[in-house]
Amino acid sequence: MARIITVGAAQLGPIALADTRAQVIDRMLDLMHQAKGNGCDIVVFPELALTTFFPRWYFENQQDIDAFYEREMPGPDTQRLFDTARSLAIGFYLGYAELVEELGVLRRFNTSITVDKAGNIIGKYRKIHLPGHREHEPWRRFQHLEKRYFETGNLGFNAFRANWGQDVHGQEKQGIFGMAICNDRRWSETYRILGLQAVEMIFIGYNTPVHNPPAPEHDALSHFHNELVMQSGAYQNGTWVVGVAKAGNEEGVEQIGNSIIVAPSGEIVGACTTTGDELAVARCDLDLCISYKTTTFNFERHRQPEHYRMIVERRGAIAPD
Ligand code: CDV
Repeated sequence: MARIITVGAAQLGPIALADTRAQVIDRMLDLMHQAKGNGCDIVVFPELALTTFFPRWYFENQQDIDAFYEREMPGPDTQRLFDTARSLAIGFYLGYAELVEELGVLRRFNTSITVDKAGNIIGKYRKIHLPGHREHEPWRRFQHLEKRYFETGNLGFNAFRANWGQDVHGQEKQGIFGMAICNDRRWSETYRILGLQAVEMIFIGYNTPVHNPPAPEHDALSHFHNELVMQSGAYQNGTWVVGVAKAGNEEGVEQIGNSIIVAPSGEIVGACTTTGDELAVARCDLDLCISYKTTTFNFERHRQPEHYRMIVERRGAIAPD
């Protein structure tokens, strides 16, 4: 038996500050059509896919900042993505900046959604691990002001069920999916919280500069670290991981590409090789997760959460109940 979901990692090359959403969405639709031509059930786009990565600049004027956010989803520009998904019968993951009024307060999140083949939003996530800084730091070659422009996500890591239709044998292609965004992928909790919900495939969009201003000694390892975290997250939780970059030289900042599709074995089975718009495709058998989830990473049998708590309490790191 196999439950094969064909996935397209739809990497985007640089998006200039002057590029309109319509121009970016034209590129995304081209990738969506390519994905359909390659038999994909779902296509995964990067973090903040609709605009340039705006947290690299310090803006004083709130109107200038808010121009990067979506007030509705789908909205006037993004409706075409939903219409095309429905007409091609292909799902998608999309990262975008979200501006929403909640309980009378305007809130801003770094958000992703998963959309099914009928164009319905079936999952929503708001980024929890916001990297960077809150105040303008002119010593940096470029800013990373996510802590200024976004609130910490308030939806948690929630796995959700999705059905991508039937395969040629009439078997339902359904499974358990999860989402994360960029810096989340470096934290083991991201994968483990989803792993504890039996996740079988995690979608992750990202924007990662090669240069890390506070730690330039890490720059040469940026690809290694990108692969290390997603491969170990996949293996240690018996799940597929699809990591997709916004890549290349964007407004003078070099961003890694290195978009990859990782199997529950931890092996990379699909990868982009450029730093431009590119589609990498892999046929992912969700049933491959079973072998890892029922043996080496059988959480029920082998994890010792009570013991972890005792160790932490003895060290006085947290107060006992
Ligand atoms: N967009 C990101 O979250 N980027 C971070 C950088 C700043 C380190 C990342 O983890 O890739």
